[in-house]
Amino acid sequence: MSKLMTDPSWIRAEIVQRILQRFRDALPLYEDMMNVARDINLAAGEEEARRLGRVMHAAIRCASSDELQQIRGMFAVMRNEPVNYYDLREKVSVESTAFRPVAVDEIERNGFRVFCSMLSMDCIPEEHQDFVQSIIDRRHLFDDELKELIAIDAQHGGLDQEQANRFVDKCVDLFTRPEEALVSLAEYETLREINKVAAQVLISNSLAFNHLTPSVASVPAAHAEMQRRGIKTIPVWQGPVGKDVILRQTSCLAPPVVLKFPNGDGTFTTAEYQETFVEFEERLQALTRKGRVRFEGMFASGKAQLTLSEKDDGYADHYYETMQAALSDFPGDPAELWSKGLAYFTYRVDSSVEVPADVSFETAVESGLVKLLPQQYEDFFGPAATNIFNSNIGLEGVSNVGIAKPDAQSSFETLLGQDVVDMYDYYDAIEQESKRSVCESLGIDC
Ligand code: OOG
Ligand code: NI
Repeated sequence: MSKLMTDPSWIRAEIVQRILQRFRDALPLYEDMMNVARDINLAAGEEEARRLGRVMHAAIRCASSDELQQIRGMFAVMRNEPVNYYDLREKVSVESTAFRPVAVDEIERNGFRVFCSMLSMDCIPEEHQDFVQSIIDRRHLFDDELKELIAIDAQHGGLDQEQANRFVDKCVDLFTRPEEALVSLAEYETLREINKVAAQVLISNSLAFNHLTPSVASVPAAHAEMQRRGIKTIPVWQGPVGKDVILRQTSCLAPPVVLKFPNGDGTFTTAEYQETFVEFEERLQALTRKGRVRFEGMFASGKAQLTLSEKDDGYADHYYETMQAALSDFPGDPAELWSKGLAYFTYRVDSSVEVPADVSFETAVESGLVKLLPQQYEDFFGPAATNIFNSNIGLEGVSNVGIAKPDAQSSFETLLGQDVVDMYDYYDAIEQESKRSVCESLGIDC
């Protein structure tokens, strides 16, 4: 990258700041959210608050593989790569990936990432597919200028400041909901009857962020604080109860906005539309594939043991107790997580401990000469994402059965135009590099 090129982390930071400002101006709830996040993070310490202040995520939904490929090109300008495949078709009619920086120092500079879902035609009944497709065909998200800027970046390996400014302007527009809907009110209502997710995706010609989420030091604290302020959250916060692994999240609906639905004769019908929500995330330790399989088995068995449903009195207490019990056998101690290969770490030599003769990497860890530092999880959690979709759109009871396919990920990768990064490779490479450098400094082979 030449000196004249703009730092991609500047582009990420600028987009977040500008859209967050728009959300704060339009929705007082976002002001509450940022105040709650700031208070919780400051309580965790100044340093922690600064670190957490740099991490945010958003979500977008698209409607076709053409759109998905253009989105991939746009995120490449920000150096956000598609990581992981999330098959959420059964419950929420989409398949997803997350565009995020894949270098630790990039995340450190600005960790902004975007969960990106594509509506799956597999979930639209055949008799409605032509209608849905006719609306998808009306969308034109990327204008010539944006396409040109993406091409310049690909060709030159970066954008100069003037180009980067134009790119940011274009992205901010694309990520903001236009006042004018793409469909008439009648079409919107027909879409809702066919599939509520399709109705949200296709309501406008945009990739509007439906939320912008700050990282907090404690999601249970953020959840309780929103409720204390009289704000209605989802029934229970999502993620591990009692174990500091993967990710916790909670959310609350924002009030509806007024949109103009075209009548087709140059006039409009105005109506309220609700989509935006507020969300908090708490990033915890990344698990290995083995750890994840074990953990998700316990999580699913906890869910299966629930005897109350969300609408019942006492659901929240029942949920937390049941889930905590179901996860209680999952190790919480770093040494045990490490020795069983369940979670990812980086390593640091404790220089106050004397290096014994004949030390091996394993004995160095066991003796405390090498300290275990948990690696932060940088990805998403499918079951939580599903529940957040569900409670925000009101999809309870939806089940697109019979759509499972063994090669779902590779079909998605074909539509995307590249393979997604496997998150396990990302964490594993960081762990291996850290191990190598610790062994080198101790003068041992490993
Ligand atoms: C995405 C919902 C999932 C998360 O953080 O897991 C999500 C959406 O509603 O498009 O935001
Ligand atoms: Ni989210």
